[in-house]
Amino acid sequence: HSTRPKVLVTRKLPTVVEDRLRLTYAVTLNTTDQAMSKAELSVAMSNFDALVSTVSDPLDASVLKVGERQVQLIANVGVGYNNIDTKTAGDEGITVSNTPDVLTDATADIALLLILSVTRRAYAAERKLREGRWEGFSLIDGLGRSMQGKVIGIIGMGRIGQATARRALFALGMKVVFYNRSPITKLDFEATQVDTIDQIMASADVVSVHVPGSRSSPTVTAKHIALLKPTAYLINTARGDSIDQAALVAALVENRIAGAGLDVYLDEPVVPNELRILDNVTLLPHVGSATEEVRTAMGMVAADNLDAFFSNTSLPNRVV
Ligand code: 8YV
Repeated sequence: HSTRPKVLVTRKLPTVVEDRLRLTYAVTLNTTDQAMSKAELSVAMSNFDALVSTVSDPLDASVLKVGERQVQLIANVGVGYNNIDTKTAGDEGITVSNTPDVLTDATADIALLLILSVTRRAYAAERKLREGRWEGFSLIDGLGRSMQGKVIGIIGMGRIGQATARRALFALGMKVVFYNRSPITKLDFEATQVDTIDQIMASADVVSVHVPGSRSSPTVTAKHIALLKPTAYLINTARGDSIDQAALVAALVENRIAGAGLDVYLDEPVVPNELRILDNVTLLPHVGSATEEVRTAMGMVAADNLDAFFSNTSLPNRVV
């Protein structure tokens, strides 16, 4: 290229990634690191050759369909790409890539953290200590539940589901059952596939969700949530709309389940107040992939996809 492709990076990335991008592209950075509006993104569609976007960018049809579009590639930083209307992108001939694999372990680590945190009541215990309400050792206060020999139900046995299952099995000694929309025959650890989400809900002590989101039809419905045992915990590190959030909140408020560990929400960064006041939930602000190593790796994967696109070679992580 005699003129370097113009790339808009919608959110700040680790400096090494920004530096790498600047070597090859005419890069515009969003130095405020505030989420960009649809209006700003629409303008960008006509002014840049590519976007390095992320979950906070609502790239819906109204944004993607601009009169004189210049953007050819959207390299989304994240394995999930529910922020992009991929159908419209496809129709418009816009290429989309994501950043799988590099965040699998980090996200499964957060699932494990949430499982331990809620089953051992870490939040309530730490709060008690910090607020000066700890009155000394007790043999009966604040008891959690042991997970050894209990059942973890994984919904969505993809990369992150499998990595979470391994942790539950090998670190916690749990038994693994899972639901996956297609059969999975090759696993190098012990796990039982069942045919329906209902079976998972009714039998698991911990249910961990690892399926993409869908605002119109969450995979884990209110009916599913109603099947959970009163002693069960629900863990979600996928997307807020992978589950029926309102139904989960109701189940928690009405004490129909034991607790929940959440890293994702329906309308981030809004977290329902009903959740925020509960002691038996651990609430994290979408930090599944939030390590220096992994965020750097994710940025580098997005850059790899840009490089492939602009050198006309096949994209390592094409989604559309
Ligand atoms: C990202 C994620 O940090 O990869 C995903 O899908 O949810 C997180 O790893 C975030 O969504 C940025 O895209």
